[in-house]
Amino acid sequence: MPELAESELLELYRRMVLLRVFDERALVYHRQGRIGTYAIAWNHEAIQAGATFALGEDDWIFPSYRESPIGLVRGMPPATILQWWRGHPSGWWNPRDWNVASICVPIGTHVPHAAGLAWGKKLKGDPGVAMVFFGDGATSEGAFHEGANLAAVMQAPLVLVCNNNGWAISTPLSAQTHAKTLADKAVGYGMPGVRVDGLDVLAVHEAAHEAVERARNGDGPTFIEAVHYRAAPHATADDPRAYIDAERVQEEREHECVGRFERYLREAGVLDDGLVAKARTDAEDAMRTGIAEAEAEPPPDPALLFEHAYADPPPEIAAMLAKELRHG
Ligand SMILES: Cc1ncc(C[n+]2csc(CCOP(=O)(O)OP(=O)(O)O)c2C)c(N)n1
Ligand SMILES: [Mg+2]
Repeated sequence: MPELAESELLELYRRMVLLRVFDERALVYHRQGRIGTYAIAWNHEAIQAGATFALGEDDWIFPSYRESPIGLVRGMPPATILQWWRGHPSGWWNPRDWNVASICVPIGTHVPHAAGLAWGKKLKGDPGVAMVFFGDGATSEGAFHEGANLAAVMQAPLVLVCNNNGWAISTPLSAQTHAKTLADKAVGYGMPGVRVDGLDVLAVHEAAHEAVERARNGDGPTFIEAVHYRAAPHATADDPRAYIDAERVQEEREHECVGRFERYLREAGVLDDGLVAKARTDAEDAMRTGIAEAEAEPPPDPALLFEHAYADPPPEIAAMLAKELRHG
């Protein structure tokens, strides 16, 4: 049991509920045609809230698409993240404003970015650390290896959080690695590797807390493997019935992480019906405001599509743009 005060346990719970409600509402907004394709984060809340709870405000978070709502734990408005999924420029936040890097869609390419930022902090004598989130599939990518290796060689203050949900879209973990566990990979980089239950928010938090302390004390990176089983489709564009173990999904859904933490806190006398209802209502209100704010934004300028892509736009692009602007 990590040393957390009652108020901290409640804040951790509130953050999990915020992430859960964001995910549930985002799926509905997608079905209603109000946001684009959405990567479902359902039952990843224990990993996201638990790991980031170990960070200070000056530490950096590097999310993948699976952690798209993670800025919420720093107070980022839901509208910003919804706009990102709407492909609207008001969803492109400045990473410096929140110490949250851009959501990374290419698999694993943000691991070297996070390693570089962490190394830079070390070189400057800045006590901050970086935490990077990626999936089991990302551990097969060169960028993961390069980032993990560089961080270890430089003893950079980096925490690598691997969300092992057992699947990379339809590719099972058994097709990613012959290693017994993903945490075993840490040995090859010369860093500690820890394996935790990804649905136990306190276990994730404890592992992250130890890793952050280690990083801050100059003892380099840690690899955390948070193990669970993806209990929702990969994204709104996926139909997992073609490949997933439906019974296992059912079992996993019955042990989902928000309810599990809620039961624990009720038994400990920390949480009651009133607080549960308030956490949910507050989160739902925040989402209602968020989608209203997002939809109130004027549509983006189509010229933005090309503005940062070409110094000298080829003639066909210029023609396309002129046509787009005419038909607006
Ligand atoms: C470099 C790269 N290759 C392929 C893809 C297509 N792709 C999108 S999600 C995904 C699966 C990644 O699985 P994992 O790393 O386990 O993360 P999860 O989605 O399970 O959180 C793939 C292959 C991509 N986005 N980037
Ligand atoms: Mg995965």
